[in-house]
Amino acid sequence: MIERTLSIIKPDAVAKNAVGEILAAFEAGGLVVVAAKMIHMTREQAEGFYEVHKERPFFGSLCDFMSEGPVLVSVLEGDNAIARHRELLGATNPEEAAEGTVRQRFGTNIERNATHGSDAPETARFEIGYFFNSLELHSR
Ligand code: 3AN
Repeated sequence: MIERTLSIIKPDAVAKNAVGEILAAFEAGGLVVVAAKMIHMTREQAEGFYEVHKERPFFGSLCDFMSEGPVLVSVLEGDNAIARHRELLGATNPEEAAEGTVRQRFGTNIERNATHGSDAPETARFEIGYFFNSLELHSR
């Protein structure tokens, strides 16, 4: 099934100048970029994005991190894009991520893990709508 998912190249990976290499991994993995932009989230915008995690102990630190510098947000399209994207990212903790995955290559620790990917169709819909309007999405 053709799906769309929201991808974020986080501030740590942008600071490492790895935007191109990470997007290349997504393209090589069969996903197509249908929207992309660089933004620098305010603390409040990061809190809104991670609303579902607001009771977790790492919420404050995660929002500080996500607003510390610019991120590259994109929408990726493809067959089973949500699962495929997460497969390419690897485990949340880079130390547990499989060899060759984006988080294994570019992540530092469980918080500074280089990338975000939607985990289900409902979250993908919310997350895409959080950053993009319909005029910014381009099926190809
Ligand atoms: P994923 O992004 O793999 O779906 P989630 O949804 O469990 O992982 O966590 C969201 C984000 O919160 C992660 N990408 C990571 O940056 C951060 N995070 C998750 N677990 C921890 C933790 N134990 N300590 C610090 N940050 C965490």
